Parts: sequence; structure tokens; C-alpha cells
Amino acid sequence: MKKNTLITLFLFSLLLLIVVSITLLLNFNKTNRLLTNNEDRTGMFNTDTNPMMGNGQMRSNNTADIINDSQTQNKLKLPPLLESDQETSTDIFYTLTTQSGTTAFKDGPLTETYGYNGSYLGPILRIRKGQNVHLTTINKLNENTSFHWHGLKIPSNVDGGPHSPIQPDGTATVDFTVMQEAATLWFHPHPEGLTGEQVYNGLAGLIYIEDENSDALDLPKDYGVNDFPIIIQDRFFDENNQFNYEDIRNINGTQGDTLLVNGTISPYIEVKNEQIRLRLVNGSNARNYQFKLSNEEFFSQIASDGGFLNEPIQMDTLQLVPGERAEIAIDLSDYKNGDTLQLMDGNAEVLSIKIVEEIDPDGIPLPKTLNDISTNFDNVSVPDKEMTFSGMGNMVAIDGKQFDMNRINLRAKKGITEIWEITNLNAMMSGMIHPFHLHGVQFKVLDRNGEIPPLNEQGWKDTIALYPGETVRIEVEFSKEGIFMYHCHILEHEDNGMMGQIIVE
Ligand SMILES: [Cu+2]
Repeated sequence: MKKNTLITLFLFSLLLLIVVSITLLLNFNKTNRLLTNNEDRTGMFNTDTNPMMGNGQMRSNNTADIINDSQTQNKLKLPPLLESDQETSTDIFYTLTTQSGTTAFKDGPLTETYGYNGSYLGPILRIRKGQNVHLTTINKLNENTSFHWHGLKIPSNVDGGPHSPIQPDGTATVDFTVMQEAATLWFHPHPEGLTGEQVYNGLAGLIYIEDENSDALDLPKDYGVNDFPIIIQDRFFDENNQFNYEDIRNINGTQGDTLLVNGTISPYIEVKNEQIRLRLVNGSNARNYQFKLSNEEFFSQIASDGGFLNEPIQMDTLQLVPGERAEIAIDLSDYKNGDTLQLMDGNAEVLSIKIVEEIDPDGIPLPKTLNDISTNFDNVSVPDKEMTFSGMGNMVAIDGKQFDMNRINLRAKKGITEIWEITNLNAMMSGMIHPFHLHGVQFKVLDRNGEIPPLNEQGWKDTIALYPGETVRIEVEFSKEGIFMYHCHILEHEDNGMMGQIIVE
């Protein structure tokens, strides 16, 4: 008996030692990665580096494989830069009209689509910090819509959420002053229950904010030459080349098997061998993208949702969830005339980059400093707000509740900085990534599960991935009063009620 007890004790101690060692090793790996390899966001969740997070967690939201069956490449379509109706030294006036139309994406029948001032997507609105902006918005659709300015710090009465529907043939004016720094933002509809369908049909456009800093920075800024908008979306085309949203709508996020960039299938750009700048916008209803270059070389992320990062961050992979943006710079100085390079999403080709002229044998380095954002990552104050995202499909909820236009969920004071602790209650192994989006502000990420966020998430954000089982702390300060929305940016989750309202007083 005594011998048996000793053996049992020995085996038990051995087991304990193994478990403790493995735990320490895993934690060491995780910490080490965060300290030394901040740029590799995706690696944290790959099975081989972090088995705790489960198999293929980063891809868990993607349900349809990308086929991209186009035989030919097409020159990348560029959204027009919208001409102002009128411009003074202090004010600018634009008109935006939603309309239906038909669009040629591929051979065969035209596709019935929606667009702003055109048949698919919209023009680029260029505005400046300090400028007074006046937008005339007109709805020529046969259904209600709204004009939401994703990422703009504006009063809630012009924010264009579900409170501000515009009837068919209706018009509204939007007046605001640009109170924020240079950034690539976007606009899209946000009518109650119809956002997924209207965005899928084509309603989305970009807003470029410029300021003295962006004027002064030596970055590529020649539109369509070395500075490109990249609105990436996925769509299904039926046998008649139609989108048919109602038939393919998925309550956990509608995805397609064909990638579109600015409405172009299999796009290419022709560039010189210089630095090029891609303004990436995940304009998809639900798909996550993991961008990389076909040669697996580094690129530099220079901006996040709400403006420039403090410095260019070297990356080899970049994940964007729906609603998220990032500006990247690719140094092509080592390439020769005739070379090509692909921007990839995993194994799918997103954009072909063809070098057609050699001008820059030495390369022009990016500016070392881009911005001056300071964040107190050590702020461990008790959170002012705690919030949970839960459920899937029609059961999605925030704090256990679904959206009710008549319920104010939260309150905040203008000009007071708050810490929000947001938890995705979905199971680590089987749950979904919920992209959290907050209207009316740009916020900072303090930590993800207690770890300082990767460098490319240390800038201004309005949309962030909440990974299954994860808790994210953010620092929020509203500068405008009114009622603002917060929600999941999987558009079908939003339409299903994964949305709440905060009143700022
Ligand atoms: Cu969601």
C-alpha cells in the first residue's frame, strides 16, 4: 500500500509539473510575441502558435470560399472625386443622391444595383479639418434609407442612424464642422433593418479628411497614380448575374464567393516602382480579410480607422473585419518594369500590382513620424461601462437585449473620458468575431484580454474585432451631444438587433 501511494504521488507530481510547464511556455510565447512581433496580429490566433484559441479562429466568420472565376483581369475602377457644388475659404457644399441602376461587373446580363450619384458605390467626399461641410442628401430609391458618416465626430442629429430615415424622394441637409484629423472614413446607409441589403446592393462611399499634418507628410497622395482607394467586398452572382440578397441572406452574415474591389472583379493597377499607398476599407457585410503580399514581404501600415498611426508599422499580415479601415504603403523600389505583385486575402488574389515604369532605383523612405497620439495603457481604473456581445443568428444581443428604438441603453457625459470593457461571450472554439463599432467618436484600445494591443491598433479606432471569448477595454470620449448607436458591424447581426443606443448629455 505504501509503495502504491508513493507511486501515485510521484505520478501526480509529474503530471502537475508537465501542466505547469506547458502553461508557462504558452504564456511566455504569447507575451513574447506581443512584445517582439506586434505586427503579426494574426499569428496570435493560429493553431500552431496559440492552441488556446482553437483551430482557424481568425477565419471562423468566413463561410463561403472565394472562387474569383474571372478569366481576365480588369483595370481597377476608381470612384470619382466628387466635385463640390460650391466652395468658399471656410465652407464646402456637396450633393449625394442614392439611386438604383444597373452595373456591368462581368460578361452577360447587367446587375441591378444601388449607388450614390451612380449605379454602384459612390464618389469620394474630400473635406478638411476645420471646414464647414454642407451635404444635400437625396433619396431616389423606392424605400427608406439614411446617410451615415462612419467615423465622423459629428452631432447625433446629422449622424444618419436609424433615427434619421429619408423617405423615397425625400431630401435632407447635413451641416457640420470637421473636428478631427486626417483620415479615410466612409459613408453608408443605416436604416433600421435594411442596412445589410442596401450596402450589399452597392451603397457605400469614402470620405477623405485632410489637414496640415497630411499636407506636410511626404506620403504618396497622387490619386489613382500612387494613392488608391481599395473598397473590398464579396458578392454572389446568380445565373442571371444578379445579387439576389433576399435569397442568399445569411442571418450570421451574408458572404459571396467573388471579390470586388471598387466594384471591379480581378482588378489590376499599373504603377511606377515607388511607394504606393492603398486605403483599405472592408466594405463587406460580414467577411473578414487577412491581407498579405504574394511574396510574403513586409508592407507598412500607416493609418488605422481614424487617422495616422504614430509611425509606420511593418506588417506581413493585416486582418480587417467589416467596417474597419487601414492605410498601407508598399515599397516597390526593388521591382523592375514588367514585375507584378499581388495583394492577397489568404490564398485569394485581391489586387494585381503591375510595375510599368522604373523611376526610383533607391526608394523613398516613409516619414519616421506620422502622428502624435499618447495612450495610457496602464490605466487600470474600474471600467465606467461593461458590455457583453452574445449569441449568433437571430439570438444576437448586447447586454442580453436586442435593439429597441424606444430604449436608451446607456448614458454618458460630453467631454468626460470613460473606460469601456467589452466582452464577446461567444465560445472561444465555435463562436464568431463581432466587429464592435461606435458612432460619433474615435476611441483608443487599451488592452485585449489584458495585453497591450498590437502596434497597428494603437491609433484612433471606431471599429474593432471582438474575438470569441475576448474582453477588450477601450477609452472613449464623446465631443458631441445626442443619441449615438453602438453595434456589431456584421450587417445582418446589426439588422437582427445587435445594437444599442447611448445618450450623451
Ligand atoms: Cu456580430
